Amino acid sequence: MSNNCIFCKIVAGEIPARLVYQDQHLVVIEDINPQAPYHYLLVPRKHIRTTLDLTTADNDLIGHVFQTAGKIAHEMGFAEDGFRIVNNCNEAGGQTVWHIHFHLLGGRDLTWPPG
Ligand code: IU
Repeated sequence: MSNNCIFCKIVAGEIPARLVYQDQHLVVIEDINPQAPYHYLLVPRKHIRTTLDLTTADNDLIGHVFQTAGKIAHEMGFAEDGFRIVNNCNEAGGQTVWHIHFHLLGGRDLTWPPG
């Protein structure tokens, strides 16, 4: 756990969030500012600051993130229509919380390119 990291506090249950799923590696919460009818954040329990801080030790974790996102999309009923998994890295990439997380967006036609 990293001091003053809001996602570490959410993972630890110290700050409330709308929990969708959790296991020993991940928590999945509803985004407080949803950009689609379904907008979840897959947050690894491990504090990793950005995508650039991943190591080979995290390879299984990232595979697990993507498989879990697909399962949630199936369970929520928007997998077949389509969805998007997004990771924003650093300021120009749109990152605002410095604990790696993956947005799962679905439930509407998503446009391309992103803003
Ligand atoms: P970003 O990729 O770092 O920009 O995404 C951060 C997301 O975390 C953003 O969509 C926020 O709405 C969301 N969020 C949240 O769901 N709960 C919080 O307490 C905070 C941010 I701070």
